[in-house]
Amino acid sequence: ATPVKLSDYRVPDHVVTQVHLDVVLHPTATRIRATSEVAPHRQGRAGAPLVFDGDGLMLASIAIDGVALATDAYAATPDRLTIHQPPRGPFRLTVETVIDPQANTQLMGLYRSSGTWCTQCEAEGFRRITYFPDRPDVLAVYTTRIEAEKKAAPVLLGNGNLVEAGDLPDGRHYAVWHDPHPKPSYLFALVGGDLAVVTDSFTTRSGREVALGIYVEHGKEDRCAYAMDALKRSMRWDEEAFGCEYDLDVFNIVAVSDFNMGAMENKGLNIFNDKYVLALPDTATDQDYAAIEAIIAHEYFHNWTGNRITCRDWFQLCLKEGLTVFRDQEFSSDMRSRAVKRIADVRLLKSHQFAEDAGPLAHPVRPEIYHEINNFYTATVYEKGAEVIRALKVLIGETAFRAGMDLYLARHDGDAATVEDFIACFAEAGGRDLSQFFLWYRQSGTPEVSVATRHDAVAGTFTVTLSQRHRPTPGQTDKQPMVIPLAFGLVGEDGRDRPLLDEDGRQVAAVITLDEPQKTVTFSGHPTRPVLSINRGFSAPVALKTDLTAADLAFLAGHDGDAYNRWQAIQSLATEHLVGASRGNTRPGGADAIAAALAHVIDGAAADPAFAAQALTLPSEADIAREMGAEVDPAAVFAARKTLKLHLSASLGDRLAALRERFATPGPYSPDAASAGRRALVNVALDLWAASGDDARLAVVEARFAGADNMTDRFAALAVLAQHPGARREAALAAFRERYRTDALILDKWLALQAAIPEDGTLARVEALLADPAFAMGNPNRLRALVGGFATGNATQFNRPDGAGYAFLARVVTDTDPRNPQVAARLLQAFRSWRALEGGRRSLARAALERVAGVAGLSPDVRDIVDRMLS
Ligand code: BAL
Ligand code: ZN
Repeated sequence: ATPVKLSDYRVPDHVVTQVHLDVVLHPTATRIRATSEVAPHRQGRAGAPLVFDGDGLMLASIAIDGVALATDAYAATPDRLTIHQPPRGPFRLTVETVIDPQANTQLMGLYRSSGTWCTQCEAEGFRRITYFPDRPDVLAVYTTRIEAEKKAAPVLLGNGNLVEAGDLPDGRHYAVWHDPHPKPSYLFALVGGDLAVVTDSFTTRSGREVALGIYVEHGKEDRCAYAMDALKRSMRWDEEAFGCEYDLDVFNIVAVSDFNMGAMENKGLNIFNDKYVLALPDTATDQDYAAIEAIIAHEYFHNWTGNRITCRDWFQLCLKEGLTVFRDQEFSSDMRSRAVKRIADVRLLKSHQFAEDAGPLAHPVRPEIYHEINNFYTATVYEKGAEVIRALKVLIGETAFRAGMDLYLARHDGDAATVEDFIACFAEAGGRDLSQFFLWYRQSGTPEVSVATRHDAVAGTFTVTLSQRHRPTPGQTDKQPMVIPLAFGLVGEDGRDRPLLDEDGRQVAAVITLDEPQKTVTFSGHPTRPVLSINRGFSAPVALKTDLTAADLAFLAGHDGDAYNRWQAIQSLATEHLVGASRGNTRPGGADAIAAALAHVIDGAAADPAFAAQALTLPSEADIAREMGAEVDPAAVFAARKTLKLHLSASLGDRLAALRERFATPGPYSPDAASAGRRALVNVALDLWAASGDDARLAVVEARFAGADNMTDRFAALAVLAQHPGARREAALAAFRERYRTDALILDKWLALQAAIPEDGTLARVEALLADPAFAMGNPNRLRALVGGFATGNATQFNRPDGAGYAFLARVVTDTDPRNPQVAARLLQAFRSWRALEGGRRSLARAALERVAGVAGLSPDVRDIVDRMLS
């Protein structure tokens, strides 16, 4: 298929300014009449034919200004409507289509989830509902009339405000929704169903009363309180932090159980994967609560960054996604601990985005070519997109950053904008040229920064030499040096930051901006050697290589004033050891040094238990593999990590055990950050403590599982038991299943946990679970939990030396593809690091990918991924 290129962008020949949709809901034959006010675009090609997008559509009727079109005046195929000679001036086009929501297993466009009619239009789902210029730079005012049988769909929701509703003969009814804000078609939504609602209200800073509603399946009303609270906090925070006020009288959220993404920011009518709405202490972990808070905020924040200001084209996706992730990260940081949030975000960035950047799927934050846009909702566009904005803020400073944001929100309100438009606002506000900074959007791959230091005791100077390197990535071999803002400090023996003085003794800023291939900076006033703490707060998304010794890292772990770098020092210490051990080289005393650093963390845990929990969490197998870069043997990585855990379990046993008492959370469960931090600490300690596999310790874990009064502790104990084969594990898994047998969302945890067991028997267990009634192949959450959990959460078993894990995933992907290409393509991405494997596994992975590539009739989604993976 022909790729879409950024360089080919041109304005549409026709725009739609207003559209009236008349939707008559029916399970298998929903009728949509779309009446659009069409006009030629001022800069379009005069006299061009009208071409509207479609996808699998059947035209029932077509008229211009009320007059039916002659059959030779137009051509309608499932994926395109062409009117050969449309009027030269504005006109009204009416098209009728009939679609089958029940048969829509792609979950794009209008589909049914547990009997509820719902929509997902981003990126190109609206064209599965009606013929339309389905591109983000066509902004129209939508009015939607929805009609349905009242018994099947007592609730009828659309974008904007409700303007009319009423009963009709024969047990039918209707509702009319009007959204006054012009928007692109990807933000269209409607819902019809028999749903329960939880209501609340919010008064905006200028006094607008907003009716809030969260719609869920009957019986789940009691699980919405946290989401509602998060929504109200998000609305207030966006006013205070960014001056963004809500602009409709209604804000509704609908939770559905079949959803490809996490959630969707449709104007005034967010539709959510129910996983990110529903929570009770007995059903959701602390991590679930935090994710709900973040995603509710994220979708709400899109109201300004995405909806009021949208994207000109899909190449600009990071304009709304990177920025909105940045905003939701800031929100969560304000609601919780900033340092701990930063650590969690960097963990996620490194595990997902760095891995993506290092493999065959690497692409720029703002791609310039795509075959299938659905495959670009990636960690690079989202998470690296957010990091680039964070780096911009460090580079230009807080004041200029805020001024740039204010300018962007004011200047581009109502626009379909570009990344250039966005960056121009900061260049203007900060009074500086940001053309080199723009490389962050254009160059793919993780920049590598090497740091070498030299201390001259006689001169009292400390010299830091930094250099940057950019490895080739797909489609990019020649790269330019980038501008990399590195926050830093020089830590003295007493653990305090020393003054930052240049060679002339003048105070300098705590950021080194590396904007050349190499840069050397000399500091004065150091008769003794300081320890360099660089990239504090992870100010730039780079892979860092320093000359810090193990002793330096241990020192920073204990003393760095920057909490993020304290955590990073421990990670680096452990990663270095584990990479060596995975390759069969262990340095004597390496494990003891890690134990000593962790003992220090435990002893000081009271200062910030959530931080201590992060610090006690060892680098994951994926972290170690990523650091190794090539010739990875996942079994050796697992063994190295397990050996270290056993060592820590033995040497820190008493300290770890004592944490349970010291940090027990008193009183009933509360999801607040402080309580969650204490639980996280206790549970990470439990995992390390029980790693010995000692039966007496496992008995304690089993008792915690049985006695837990909340999901966080119950599931943490189950996860520990899952690591240790035997009757205790099987009994606990059975008890969990029995307790939650009617709750599919919770059984997803049970599925994922079993899929992650690092034992030879797991593939057979996963195959058996495919046939379990708790599993449903058609539901994305179930597939992601079981199959995604296996492929991305179980390095040793997915990468079995016999290739059976690869063959299994390839089979599930090709089975899923005809039903749901988006989910299939996503699952296939588990292979993204296959080239970094050792030779035997590498050829087995290649063979599995080639088998997928050889399947006839693959979707564009899977075809795109497999082709890039193999190229
Ligand atoms: N726009 C797709 C879902 C999200 O990123 O909010
Ligand atoms: Zn988003």
